[in-house]
Amino acid sequence: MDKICVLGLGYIGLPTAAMFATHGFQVVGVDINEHVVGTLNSGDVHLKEPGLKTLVQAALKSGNLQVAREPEAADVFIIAVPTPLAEPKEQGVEAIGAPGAGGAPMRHAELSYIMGAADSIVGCLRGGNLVILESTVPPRTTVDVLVPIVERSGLWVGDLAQKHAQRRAADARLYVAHCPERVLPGRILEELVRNDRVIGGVDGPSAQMAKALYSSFVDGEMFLVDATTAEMVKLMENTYRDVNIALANEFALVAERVGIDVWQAIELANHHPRVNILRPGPGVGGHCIAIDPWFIAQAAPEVTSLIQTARRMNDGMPAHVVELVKQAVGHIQDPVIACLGLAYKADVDDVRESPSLTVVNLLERNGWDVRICDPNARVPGELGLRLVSLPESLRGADCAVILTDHREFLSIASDALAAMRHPIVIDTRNALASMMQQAHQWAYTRLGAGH
Ligand code: SAJ
Repeated sequence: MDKICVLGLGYIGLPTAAMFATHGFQVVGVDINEHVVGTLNSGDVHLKEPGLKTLVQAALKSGNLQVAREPEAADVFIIAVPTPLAEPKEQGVEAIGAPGAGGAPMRHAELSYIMGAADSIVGCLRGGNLVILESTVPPRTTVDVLVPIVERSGLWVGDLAQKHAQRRAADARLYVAHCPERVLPGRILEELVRNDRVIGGVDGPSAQMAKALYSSFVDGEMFLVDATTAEMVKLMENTYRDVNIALANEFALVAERVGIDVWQAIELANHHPRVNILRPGPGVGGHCIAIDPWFIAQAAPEVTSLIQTARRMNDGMPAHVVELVKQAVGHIQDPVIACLGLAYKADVDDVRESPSLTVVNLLERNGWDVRICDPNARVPGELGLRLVSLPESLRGADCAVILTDHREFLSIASDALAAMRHPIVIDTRNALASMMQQAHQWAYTRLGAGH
């Protein structure tokens, strides 16, 4: 297993490719995006992640990492391409209701990138190769979607290889495994090495081969299971978080009605040794937690009402935030709103599935002047959004809405806030509570804090 071909050079594929390359493997990183290949070949990195640029540059300089647009023959193929949600029939903000609204449609995984990547390696496969799917997928995707595609190479996988052993030479066997990653954006390199991993083989030998490969840099424990179990484990982890956050959000809505502070109540409840309630907020973003629960739901829609309700609860939070803004600025003609934070969580640049995008969209539909400030966000051009500096967003604004608790917003200078036309602040992250408690001139509303 000397040569590895990694398909997809995004947040997971690129660090993984660089990690293998700096551990002695010959790695070809493949991406269909010309910009990604060009950027990497010029020695730069298209993603913001601590330590990634240094690692990738070391890998490129050593000659162990090469970047290309087409896959080539190798011992191992690792597929790390996106699995977004397919667009629903009713698109965008039209489909957004109140928290938990029952009408929002079911969502499904878009598997075309995985199928395209698998198709692209069929001609490169040789007997004895290992194909690993790292992308997060609905249960049974490895056995029902990936295996049939790679078998078009004429090679056999798992049981089939045994069944046809007499007729086919042993060297016509292919090994296939699902090895989901579990790293946290912002700490990817550290967690790639340290985290435990679940390795799902379509058969025992496939799992063993994958474990041997990852043990070159993984310090965490590796657990060998079948491919479908590995798919479910990954999805269950993120679904557990989504349902927990939905519960925190539901508690926040109740707190606003019964007149308590949900942040304080959750903190106190978490003093119980067996309780860990997560934090409420403007919704759930990112390319994992907001998506993965749907992959379980699509596999068994009739028995996943809890998972689906939690998803709709979290998807409805932006509409609730906009309600809070409306109540606060109701007396102001043509209000100017400063939205602080576009990334889906603190101190990252990623805006995928960010609830802030929905909040901005819903606010703009009122015809209001909406300004956006985010010191970190990498905003794709097609979103057509213009970002401004913090002072520029606040100057003359009527209402500041804290949507992401970036470090830069936790200590907003009081003179920046003083430049606002009206002193109204809506805080969806409990980010400014202590500062605001000392400054009584502000009309300060916190999500989940009733009066
Ligand atoms: N959020 C809340 N309240 C909370 C925690 C998070 O509203 O108490 C929101 C965040 O603001 C954000 C979203 O949820 O919008 C998700 O953020 P996150 O930090 O919980 O998770 P991700 O998506 O950055 O990373 C997750 C991680 N999964 C788990 O912790 C179980 C990571 O380990 C996975 O590798 C990653 O998903 C993935 O790739 O699946």
